[in-house]
Amino acid sequence: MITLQSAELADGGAHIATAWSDGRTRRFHAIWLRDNAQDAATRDPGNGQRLITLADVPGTTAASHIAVEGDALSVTFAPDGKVTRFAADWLRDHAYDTDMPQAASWLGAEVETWDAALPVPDARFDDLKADPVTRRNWLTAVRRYGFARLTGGPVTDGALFQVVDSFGHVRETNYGRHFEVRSEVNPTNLAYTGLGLQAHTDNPYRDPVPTLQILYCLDNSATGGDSMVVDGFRAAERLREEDEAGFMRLASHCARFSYNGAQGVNLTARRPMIELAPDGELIGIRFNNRSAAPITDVPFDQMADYYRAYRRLAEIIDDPAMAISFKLAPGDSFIVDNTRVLHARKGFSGAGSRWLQGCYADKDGLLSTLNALEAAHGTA
Ligand code: NM2
Ligand code: OGA
Ligand code: ZN
Repeated sequence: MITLQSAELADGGAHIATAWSDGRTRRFHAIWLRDNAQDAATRDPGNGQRLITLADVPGTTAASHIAVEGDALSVTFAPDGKVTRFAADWLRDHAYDTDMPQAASWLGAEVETWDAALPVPDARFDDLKADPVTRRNWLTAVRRYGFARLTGGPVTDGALFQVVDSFGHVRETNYGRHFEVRSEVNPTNLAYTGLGLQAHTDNPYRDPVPTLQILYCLDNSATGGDSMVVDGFRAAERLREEDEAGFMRLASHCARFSYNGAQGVNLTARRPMIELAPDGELIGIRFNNRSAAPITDVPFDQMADYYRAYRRLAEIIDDPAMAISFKLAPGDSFIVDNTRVLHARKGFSGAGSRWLQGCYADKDGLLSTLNALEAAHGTA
């Protein structure tokens, strides 16, 4: 347990330097503390939302007096004389006077990249529904690995909605609330054929993309039709290790994606294949050979190098050492983080048939449910 030991005013009260039992100093700016006051005049005690605007915080805000009182820090602000208290735990959890990540394409501690050697994160359908701890563990795997499988579910039309209901809400699109993935006569999408599909993220032509996809198997008696998943973050990491300049080329230029396979639909998006946050965090992969539109946002003299990097990324994605393969049985399903993990299928044909139902959902809702489960049951 790291405890708050002392605090002193610094820089004329512009910031406060706090000293802790782990020997570290954590500094906080007075304006930051004032904006983040936890009292009932600043935050609604019921819903936790901030009641004030920044216009309510004087631009000249400074700390005029401070005192460590038990496990809290009391702060008096100038010029308005407001007094408020901050719990030491809260200060420790929200400290920003830390070493910020430096590495390009860094990932948060809750994310782990993988290749073909990862055992499939699995749960039983009934356990997911009935047991909150199973649900927490399964959702933790989705957060950590970007995918997870469910086995032994009912072989019934619409069962995929029960998966979504366990953590969030469907994202409806032009493909419907859900879509039937099976071979059709006049397919509006190559997914609705027996063709193999290269590993891809879905709907890169949409902005924002659906951040989760669920594919639920109702029939898989055809020959072939095996599923594969590939960690797009690991693929991006491999590209960066081999060729930093190539990686940066894909991250710093927009690609284009489009879909107009059905009457009245013409979706387009302009986004990079590798997406980094402003501080370099690796936050998204978009990769889909079927929907890649002509790339027109790379300068002429960089296009050859761009294509070299794009081609190499595709080779890494196609490398069997990257892919986890499994054949879904009726009642099995899997979820992918569509901003990270690519999915593929082998072509299918033969005497039997193949029928999956798919739908989209969003990761913010899944992570919200996981946070709430962790608050109730602890972390996995
Ligand atoms: N379906 C299955 O993103 C894509 O176009 C992949 C999507 C048609 C909803 C297929
Ligand atoms: C899809 C898709 C894979 C499959 O519908 O988006 O990629 O296994 N389907 O049919
Ligand atoms: Zn797909």
